[in-house]
Amino acid sequence: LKQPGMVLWFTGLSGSGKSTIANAVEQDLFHSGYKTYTLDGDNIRQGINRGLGFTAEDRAENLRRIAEVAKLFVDAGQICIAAFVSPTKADRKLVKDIIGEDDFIEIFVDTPLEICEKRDVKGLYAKARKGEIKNFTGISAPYENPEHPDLIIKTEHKNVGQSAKAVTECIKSHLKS
Ligand code: GGZ
Repeated sequence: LKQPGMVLWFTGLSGSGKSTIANAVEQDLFHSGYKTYTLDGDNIRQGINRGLGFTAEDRAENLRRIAEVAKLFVDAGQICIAAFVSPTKADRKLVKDIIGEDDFIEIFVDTPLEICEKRDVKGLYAKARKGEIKNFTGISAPYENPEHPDLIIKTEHKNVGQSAKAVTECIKSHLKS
């Protein structure tokens, strides 16, 4: 069984759909026989990165450590799926430099702020607007769109299955190249 080590890195606003699409991609890859592991806020920020908050410095350290962990998965020949806001170009460059560009696929989940805020699945945008959460991405902290991602997913125009399919097609073309 040949295992290609690589990282699928999802970036986008809170509530953009990163984790939902990442989970669907993981299912598809599993059914195609690949070994994958998904890193997201739930398993990282409560464990290895417990104690880091959302200042620019803490986010940079959060993402640096995640990139180092993701690189270990690449070394182990696995597909590591990472879903983090990763809001700045500098953060994402650091991540890419750690992982190495040959093993790094950047996927921009491009859901406009208005839609993320309208969905507000976790009620975080409402809290951020009231000032109850500081440094909230899109409200009181920046999000810089990636300039040259490997894939852009506009979730307004696609369902989850279509989005996941676009990702798996992107991976397959990466494997061929
Ligand atoms: C952004 C925040 C914040 C602030 C808590 N800003 O929708 P979610 O809840 O599940 O995803 C968001 C998650 C972002 O963590 P990341 O590790 O992905 O961020 S970064 O890459 O910038 O380090 C959101 C929740 O944590 N959350 N406070 N202030 N998102």
